[in-house]
Amino acid sequence: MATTTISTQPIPGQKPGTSGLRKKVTIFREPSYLENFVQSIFDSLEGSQGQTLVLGGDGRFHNRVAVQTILKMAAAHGFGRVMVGRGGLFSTPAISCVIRKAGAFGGIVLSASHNPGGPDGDFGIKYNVGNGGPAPEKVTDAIYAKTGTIREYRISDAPDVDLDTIGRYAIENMTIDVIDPVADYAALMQDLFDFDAIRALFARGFTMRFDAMSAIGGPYAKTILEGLLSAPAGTVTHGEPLEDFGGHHPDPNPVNAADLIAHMSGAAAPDFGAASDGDADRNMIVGRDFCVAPSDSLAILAANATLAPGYRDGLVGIARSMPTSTAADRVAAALGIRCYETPTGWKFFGNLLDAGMATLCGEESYGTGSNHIREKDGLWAVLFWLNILAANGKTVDTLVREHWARFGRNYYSRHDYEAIDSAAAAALMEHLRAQLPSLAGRDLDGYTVALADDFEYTDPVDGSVSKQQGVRIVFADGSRIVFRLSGTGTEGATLRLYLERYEADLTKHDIPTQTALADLIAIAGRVADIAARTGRTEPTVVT
Ligand code: G16
Repeated sequence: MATTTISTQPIPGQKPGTSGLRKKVTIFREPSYLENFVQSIFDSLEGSQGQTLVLGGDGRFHNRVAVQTILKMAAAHGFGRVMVGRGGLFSTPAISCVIRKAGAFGGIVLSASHNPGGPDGDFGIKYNVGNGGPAPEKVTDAIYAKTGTIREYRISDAPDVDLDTIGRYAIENMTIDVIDPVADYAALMQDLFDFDAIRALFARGFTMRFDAMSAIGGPYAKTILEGLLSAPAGTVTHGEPLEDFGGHHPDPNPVNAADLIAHMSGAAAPDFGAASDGDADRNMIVGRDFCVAPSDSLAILAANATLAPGYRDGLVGIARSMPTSTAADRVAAALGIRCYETPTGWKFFGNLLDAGMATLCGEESYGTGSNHIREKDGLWAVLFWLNILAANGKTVDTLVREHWARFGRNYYSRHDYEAIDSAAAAALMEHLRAQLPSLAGRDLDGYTVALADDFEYTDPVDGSVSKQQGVRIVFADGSRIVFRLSGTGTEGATLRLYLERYEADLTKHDIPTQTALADLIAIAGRVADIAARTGRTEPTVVT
């Protein structure tokens, strides 16, 4: 075994987005592409020699090859130990859990999350810091700077490691522990939730369908739901992780999880449905003929949190991303705690969680989590819902409707315009920004603009400032329109339009969402000139 130094050149465009570097697999397979980025990560980590790194991915195409390369580069860099999940696999929340439990220096997560996989699909790589969460912007900026000056990378010529057998291996002076990727995570879930109560719920005949979308959530859901909680075999569907997710888009929303939605309809449907995404950090909650909006899910978990043992003492605060609906704010107000509003990107929750300022966090993009780890956590949210349903005996539908009756309903929808021309998308955002100074106070179709700005966030813990995090138009009645460009797409640009309207009147809680938001949809289309600028008359995906 020897370490070799290989000459390389900077490769343009290796800038981490909302959640790490995501590109087409074909780009990651180009010579030196992965190696340049990994070396840039390592070169920006001071004091990492001799330390422990956790490594694994969601099992998508190219995962195994990338894991072997990273192990050899980690050894050449001088890490003391790498903990890698069997098969090179780890869900994103499980990596966060293991980093924290092992006191590791950090971790590398291989995933493009909800993006499609396979040889022509997407791949991604992300560095997580010692708190278990995604690296903050100052770290990702430093990594990006290194990708612009890199001249060489170092790699061991050791043979591949047997990733499929749990045990201890070595490359150069570095120890490699191939571990069970599920065990630590399953133990943590048992600390947080009342497994006896959930087991009793299933024993009473409660039925559930969990769609793992042929992704990494399958092994975790099978072990916990069908194993530890004795849910009937077959509760977990699409439970075998596939390199291409069976050709599907592993994004748990009503559009991409259409199979689950179909099974949740009618009198014979299970009592409870749920799905998780490519790397198992997102979740969708479904009742019989009833989809729970992610923003509502966060608010409902917050309002009922003390029913779960891990949250019995109450919440210190809630945090949500800016485009997420303000339903959680109403719960926070009732609880007498703060609700923080952060830019999109789970990394922005890290400081609030570390500082003990927030207990629960959530996003409109089907992400919910808490201070138990530093990533969002799909199965955690599902178990939280199960714990609540087990404790109060309600149906999903009743629980949500009672919540709306108490707090009012925040009608909410996101319209995505995917793979549009990047220059046109940038111009649309500039067109919006140019209008901001003149929008405040104006009347748009009977809605008075109370605030129009480009969201800027000052982290209350470290004072760092993040600018241009989304154009928002807030109306006097609390309704909102938000525009931003996605930071996770790999093709052209994706325009996200977020729409929210508050309705306190209980008799008006049954309007179809798109109807309830029709006025705002029309205003947004006009103000941003969406059709003319994107060439699209309809969004690609409506959730
Ligand atoms: C990532 C981030 C989330 C964000 C989502 C969508 O999730 O961690 O915070 O909400 O992307 O981001 P964007 O709107 O920029 O596409 P994931 O599940 O893709 O890792």
